[in-house]
Amino acid sequence: MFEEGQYFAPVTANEDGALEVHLGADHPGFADPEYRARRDALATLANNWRPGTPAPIAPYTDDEHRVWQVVSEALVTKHRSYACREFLDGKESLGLPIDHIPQLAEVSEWLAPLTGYRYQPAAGLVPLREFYGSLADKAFWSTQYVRHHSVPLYTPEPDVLHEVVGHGNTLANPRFTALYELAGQASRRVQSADALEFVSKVFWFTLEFGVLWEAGELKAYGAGILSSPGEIEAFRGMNIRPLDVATMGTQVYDITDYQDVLYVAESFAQVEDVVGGFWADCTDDSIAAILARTPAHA
Ligand code: TIH
Ligand code: FE2
Repeated sequence: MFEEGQYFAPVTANEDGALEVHLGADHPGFADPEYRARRDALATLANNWRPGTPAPIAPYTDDEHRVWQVVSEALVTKHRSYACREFLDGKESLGLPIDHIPQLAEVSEWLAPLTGYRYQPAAGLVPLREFYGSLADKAFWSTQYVRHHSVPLYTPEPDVLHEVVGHGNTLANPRFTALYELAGQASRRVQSADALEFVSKVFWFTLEFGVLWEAGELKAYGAGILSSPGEIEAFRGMNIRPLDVATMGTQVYDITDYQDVLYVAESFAQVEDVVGGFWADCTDDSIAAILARTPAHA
């Protein structure tokens, strides 16, 4: 979903309670009235959702199902080649459809016996504290709209493909969800905005854009790489740096393009040790101490 630090379009409410999504002039759907109407309708649907109820059913069009299918088909072999084992295991247990967009409510039902995670629909920006805090309750704030059909390979804007194909397959594996929960607990433990930002940057460079070594090959475990047929072909050529919490938590990044700096773990177990271990006991004080000795990296 939209976290601060991710690309998002502002959303406003009209007098009748309907929401309007303000796509920027550089958005691929800006000049497509049909697409804009869909975005407004899905934002309004999410806005009317009440906590404790299943996510609303989004009535997707055939064109939207087709975008899902194009991306899902492109990702079949790319995942086999470049996704880490733990992601592929999650993908096998979840068994997402290829030919149509599943509803968030359905995916939540499929996740229930696997890890207990569930999707909550978001109309627009979910504040950092709420997005991450909900992870501690096994709830994942999620967009419901689909990327514009002109940009199937990459979008800077999280969409249902990113949330469900990228994150959903990880939310199906208890080794991943243990990490999501620790990130959520860490976000609730820290008080200062600086510490929360640090926690979220570590999340960005791991659960969103993390890579690891597996039998001598570079594989992706981050949902942002694994939902983009374009970026999944490009990540191996990026500037690959050793996993380091202090560096990840202070690294400056550009959300609108492929990530050119990535942090590699020696194994999934090292992510659990180093990143899970950090989230498990970080505090405002421990993060302030790291910040005091680490300059920001541009
Ligand atoms: N770039 C991703 C994609 O095209 O699937 C979506 C996002 C991941 C992280 C932030 S936006
Ligand atoms: Fe994400």
